[in-house]
Amino acid sequence: MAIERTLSIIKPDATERNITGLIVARLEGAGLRVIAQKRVLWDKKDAEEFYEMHKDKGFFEDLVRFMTSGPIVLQVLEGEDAIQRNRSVMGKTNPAEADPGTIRKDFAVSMQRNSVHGSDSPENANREIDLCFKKNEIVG
Ligand code: FUP
Repeated sequence: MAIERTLSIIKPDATERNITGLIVARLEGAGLRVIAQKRVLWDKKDAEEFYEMHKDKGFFEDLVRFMTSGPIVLQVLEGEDAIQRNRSVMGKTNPAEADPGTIRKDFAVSMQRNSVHGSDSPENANREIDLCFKKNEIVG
C-alpha cells in the first residue's frame, strides 16, 4: 500500500462539544499520523471555495453557514492508504447509516453536523491540502 496524505477537518459541532481529542485518538488508533494541524475560524469565502464542487446543491448554503459557525480543526493525515483509511474510520456521511465504531456513528449529530470531513480522492486530497496549508506548515 502506498503512503498517502489526506485532508481532515474536525467540524464545528465537534469543537463545540470539546471532543477534538477523542476524534484525534480515533484517527491515530486507525494508523493515521497527524503531520499538520491548526484550529481556525473560516469566513464565508473560505467555506465556499473549499466546497465549490457542491455549489449547485440544495444544501450548499446551509453547509457554508454551518462550517463558518464556529472553530474547526484542519489536519493533514499521513499513512498507508490514508484517504480510504480515513474514510473508513469516519463512516458514512449520514451518521444513521454509519457502521458501529466509526467516528460519525459514535459522535455525529446529523447529516450536516457530522463531526468530520475527509478527502475522497487523491486529486481532492491534493487540492484540499494546498487550499488549507502552506508547505512549511506540514512538518511530519
Ligand atoms: P462526505 O464526503 O462524506 O463529507 O460527504 P459529501 O462530500 O457528499 O458532502 C459534504 C458535506 O455536505 C457533508 F459532510 C454534509 C453535507 N451534506 C448535507 O448537509 N446534506 C446532504 O444531503 C449531503 C451532504
